[in-house]
Amino acid sequence: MGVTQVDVIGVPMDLGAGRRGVDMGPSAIRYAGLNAAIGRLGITTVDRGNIPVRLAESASPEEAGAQYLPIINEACALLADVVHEVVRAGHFPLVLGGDHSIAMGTLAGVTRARGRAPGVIWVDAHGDINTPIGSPSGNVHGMPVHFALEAHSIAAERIVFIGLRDVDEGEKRTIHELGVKAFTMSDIDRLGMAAVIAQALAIACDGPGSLHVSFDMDGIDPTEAPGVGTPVRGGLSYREAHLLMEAVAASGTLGSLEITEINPILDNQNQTAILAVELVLSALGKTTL
Ligand SMILES: [Mn+2]
Repeated sequence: MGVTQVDVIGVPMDLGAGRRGVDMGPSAIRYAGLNAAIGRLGITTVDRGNIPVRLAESASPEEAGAQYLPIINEACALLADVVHEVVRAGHFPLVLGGDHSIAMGTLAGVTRARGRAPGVIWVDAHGDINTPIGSPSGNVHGMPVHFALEAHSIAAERIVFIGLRDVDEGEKRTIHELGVKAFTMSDIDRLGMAAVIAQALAIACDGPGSLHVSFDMDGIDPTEAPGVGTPVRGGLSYREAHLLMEAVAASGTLGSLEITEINPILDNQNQTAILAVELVLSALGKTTL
């Protein structure tokens, strides 16, 4: 339904995270057989390789002191250009992180190509809406929603969080002040995942290609996704995560997708990357029958 060509773009970025290792996420996902699996759905895959990202070791003291933000922005600008080109060509960008700071680049590219910000379903244990001043850690991967709002590549009324269970005090205030719709894990417990998904799609979807899913693998419970930078217990179950992606596919509105925060160093036999491939397939329309 719709997607005929997926363009895969890796972003080996770990400068936004507190722990090293998520820069190897794109390799782990490719190693799990991503491109061939998409091909088996009858969809053409073109792998555009990785966006160049400088190493932490190459940063000047000033860049390191600024939490690597200048280097992160440089890579995000390159990513935005590629995503823009892919969307303009009528293809589907699948971005592989890397830490979640890369969403700034993906969203900038999608917005530029489509002429308006996409609706966003942001799957995450964390709010990722910290400001540089309010952030307890200072890590940029906790701020991409803030920066994307500032850049107008997200609209506060068309982003929905799913899976939250570890939100900083400043983030709680921001989410309430902006009126951003957020489904915490306790909301999912009370309402059920199917009802949460229906509400999320109603907020974020607005016609074909209008939806972007930014999927932080730490949204899923660490028993299923142990290989992530910042695991938090009590996350989405295996089936809840698939149900979301299946509903996204059935909506016929998905225009772009990114998978972030896989850390192969902390993983168990590449389990988290294998799960990521399964979720991508569900989002692209794989069904059991
Ligand atoms: Mn995140």
